[in-house]
Amino acid sequence: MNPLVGIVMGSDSDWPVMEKCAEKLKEFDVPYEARILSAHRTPDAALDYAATAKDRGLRVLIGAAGGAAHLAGVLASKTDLPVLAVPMPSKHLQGLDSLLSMVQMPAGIPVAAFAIGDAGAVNAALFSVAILALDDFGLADKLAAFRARQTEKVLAKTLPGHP
Ligand code: RP5
Repeated sequence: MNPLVGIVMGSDSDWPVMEKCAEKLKEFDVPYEARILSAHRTPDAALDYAATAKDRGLRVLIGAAGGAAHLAGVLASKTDLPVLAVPMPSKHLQGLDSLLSMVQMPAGIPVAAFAIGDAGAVNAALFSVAILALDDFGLADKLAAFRARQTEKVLAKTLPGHP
């Protein structure tokens, strides 16, 4: 099947985190592709990817980057697809730099910024599923079932010595 979600990351060093996003999409059988493209190191290729994404059938883009993390904003500048932004944990500022780079977009070109790291990666996948589920009843059922299972798991948990 043609990919519906494009995961784009600034470096292969982002993959250990973004693999969790890919795994969650797989769990929902959402076809995706994963690419390494950088706003700074491969600007022309990143812009071209975003500009052609919609015509290639993609419905959602996820941009993951660390440090001066302009990737998601750069993708959003060339497409009107929804762009989700996942800040990568960075060496010196633990991802706060990535988060602020992503969340402080100027009015007019939005990206939806998620939590730093693993939680953001997983939630970007779940948010993509929620977007695609708007016109896919099968996927909407899968999302509802996932959330129900998650609720059951939490409610079934007990603490040692506390019945
Ligand atoms: C960003 O710079 C990447 O998204 C990565 O998070 C960070 C460091 O990249 P590498 O130096 O590990 O390639 O562009």
